[in-house]
Amino acid sequence: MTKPITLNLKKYLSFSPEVSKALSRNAPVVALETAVVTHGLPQPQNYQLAKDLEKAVKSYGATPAIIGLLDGKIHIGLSDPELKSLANLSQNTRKISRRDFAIALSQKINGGTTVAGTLIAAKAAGIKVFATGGIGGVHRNSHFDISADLPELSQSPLIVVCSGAKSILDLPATLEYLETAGVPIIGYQTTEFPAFFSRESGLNVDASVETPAEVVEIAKAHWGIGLNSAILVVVPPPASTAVPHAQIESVIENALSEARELKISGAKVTPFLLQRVKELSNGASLESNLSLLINNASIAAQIASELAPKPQLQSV
Ligand code: PSU
Ligand code: MN
Repeated sequence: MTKPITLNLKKYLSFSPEVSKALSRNAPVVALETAVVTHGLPQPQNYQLAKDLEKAVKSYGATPAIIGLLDGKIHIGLSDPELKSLANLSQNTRKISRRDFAIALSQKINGGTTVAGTLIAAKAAGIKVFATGGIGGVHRNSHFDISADLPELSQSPLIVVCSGAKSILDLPATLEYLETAGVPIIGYQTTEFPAFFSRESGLNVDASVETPAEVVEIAKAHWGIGLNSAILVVVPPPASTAVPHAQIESVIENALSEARELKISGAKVTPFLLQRVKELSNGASLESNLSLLINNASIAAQIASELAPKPQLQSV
């Protein structure tokens, strides 16, 4: 396991006025990633999704902080024109994980942050809650292809709300890694680890909770005893758009063998597979992906509100 190093990102951080105000008041803030905007979804759904995520977070009284790299800065909260420029897929944006920060910041390359990249930036910004669709993990074809999301989760004290790990992955191997890394997996109103587009995986969670307050209690105990990892809160995708695991598995297998034939590797694997699964499922996976992202952001906002210190009543 990598030894935690305190990163020195302060001089690169650029806060939006809304996020800056919320953080200075200790008000609830939810970090949102942008690799999903730049590499996970087609245009124009990617921009619309980011707007919908912001709306969902605000509707539960929290401030959204979309994180992305623009002009050599790590933006914590994006203005509308900034978001539009990241969502413009004809521009050359990079997928930003841990190893990409130095390159992108020094060469002023714009980029969408993955779960790993967003954890790094959110931690530096002092944000404690983060919502995403599905984390990366151990790939099926090559057990050497392990997403940088996993080691980052082991050293980032944030509550990460997601629908498990992407079903294109080897889920049992991903859970084994998270166990080694000491990341507690909390099922939100479920006892089963969700498989991204699917509600079922046949795999268990470490604990199941019903409310945001229970999540916060576990997180406070974890960090309170000095443990430093993320808490992974896994939420099943909404039933109305979820795709049954048995139905999507053959589509995933086909996409995986295409990736093998085309020798797709590195950071391109996950975007390729998501795109092919979308096409081969006639858009069913995309519909599920969008609705689970919004649902996860809503739950993250409720958790952030529970975690934030309660405003003190002014004495007169
Ligand atoms: N959630 C989604 N769509 C995505 C992702 C998450 O609904 O595209 C992104 C996340 O940013 C995650 C990345 O970190 O996919 C994983 O990429 P890789 O397997 O190359 O680490
Ligand atoms: Mn990889």
